[in-house]
Amino acid sequence: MPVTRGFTGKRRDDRARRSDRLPPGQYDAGREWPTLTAEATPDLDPESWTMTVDGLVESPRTWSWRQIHALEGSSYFGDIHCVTTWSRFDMTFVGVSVDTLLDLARPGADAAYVMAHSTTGYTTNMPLEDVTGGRAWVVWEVDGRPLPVEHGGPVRLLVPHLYFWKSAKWVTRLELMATDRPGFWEQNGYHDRGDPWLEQRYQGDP
Ligand SMILES: Nc1nc2c(c(=O)[nH]1)N[C@H]1C(S)=C(S)[C@@H](COP(=O)(O)O)O[C@H]1N2
Ligand SMILES: [Mo]
Repeated sequence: MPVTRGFTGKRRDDRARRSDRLPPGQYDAGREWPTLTAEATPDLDPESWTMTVDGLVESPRTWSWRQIHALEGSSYFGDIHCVTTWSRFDMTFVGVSVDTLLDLARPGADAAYVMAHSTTGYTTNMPLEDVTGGRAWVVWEVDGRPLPVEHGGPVRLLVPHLYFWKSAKWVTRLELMATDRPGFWEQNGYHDRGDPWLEQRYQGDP
C-alpha cells in the first residue's frame, strides 16, 4: 500500500517521541488538565498570602507576595505526571526556584527532608534533594496566565520529576526536617518518594 511520506511519517515520529516521554502506566491527557483536590478550594488573597521556609534552617524566612516576586524568577517548561495515570506535556510554569528560597533560609547540616504545607492543611513530604538542584519551584503563572485557584493559585509548589501529588497547591510553608514524616497522601498509602519513571505509586512499590 502506498504511504504518503512526510505527513504520516512525521506524525508517527511525533507519536513515538511523545510515548518516550510517557512514564510507565501513564497516558497522554492531551490538552486536558484534570483537577484533583482532596479538600475544599480556598479563596486566598495575594495581599495577605505569605510563603515561609522554616524548621531546620539557620535563618527562617517569610516572604509576602510582593517580596517573592522581587526574587530572581525561574520557569519550568515540560511535563507533569499524576499518579491517577494522566500526564500532560509541554506546560510552562513561572515562579521562583526553591533553591533561591533555600539559599536565603540556609538549611541546617542535619536537614534531609522537607514537608510542604498548604493553607488548607494538605501536606506532602520529600527528600530535600528532590526540591534542590533546579528541580522544584514555587509558581504563580501557568501557560502565560495567573495560576487558576483550582490548580493551586495564587501559588503552588511544582516538583515535576515526581508524581503531581508532591506539587502542593496553595502552598505556604516548606518545613525542613532531619527525619522523614509522611504527608497527607503518604499516610493514606501513597509512596514516600513518588518517582513516575520507577512507578513509585504506593507504599511498598520499589
Ligand atoms: N493542597 C492540595 N494540593 C494538592 C492536592 C490536593 O488535594 N490538595 N492534590 C495533589 C494531587 S493528587 C495532584 S494530581 C495535583 C493535582 O493538581 P491539579 O488539580 O492542578 O491538576 O495536586 C496535588 N496537590
Ligand atoms: Mo494526583
